[in-house]
Amino acid sequence: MSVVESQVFLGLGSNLDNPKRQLERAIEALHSHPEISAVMSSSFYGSKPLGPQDQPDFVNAVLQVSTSLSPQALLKVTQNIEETLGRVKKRHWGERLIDVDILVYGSQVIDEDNLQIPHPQIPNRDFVLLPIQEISPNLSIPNLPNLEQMISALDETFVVALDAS
Ligand code: PH2
Ligand code: MG
Ligand code: MG
Repeated sequence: MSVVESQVFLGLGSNLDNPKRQLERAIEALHSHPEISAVMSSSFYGSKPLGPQDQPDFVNAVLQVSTSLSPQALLKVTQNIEETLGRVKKRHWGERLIDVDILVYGSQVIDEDNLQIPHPQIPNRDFVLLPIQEISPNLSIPNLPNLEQMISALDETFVVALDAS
């Protein structure tokens, strides 16, 4: 029997307690889920905090996965991973041990109280747009301009790819 799999882009971010290690742990946890297979990970990017500036720089990455989970089921999995890894959320747009956001779920558009897809902040976030462009430069995101247009519309970018290690 064939199972329909959707192509999903997840945004990962951390700025506490060895952020690279936190991203690696989240990627491992996603990998080990029976209904999620990792397709591709972007480089890790160092980025200036969006929001309060009195917090450490972030490490961000985008992970492309293939999954048979529904959007809501995938949301539960990502929230579980955040909790298991020890999510620390101190304030809005503040420091995080690990944040896993569903950015894009195939061609679906979802507007539910607890889940908006595509993620409404995609167009404003260099630390999401540049990693997506790295792994899927031709990705077309429902209801949004193409990646190149969104990237050139940013005022400035504050992200740098980090060395793999
Ligand atoms: N996440 C936030 C707030 N600000 N800034 C960057 N650069 N990267 C993030 O992932 C981020 C942020 C809260 O989720
Ligand atoms: Mg989040
Ligand atoms: Mg977030």
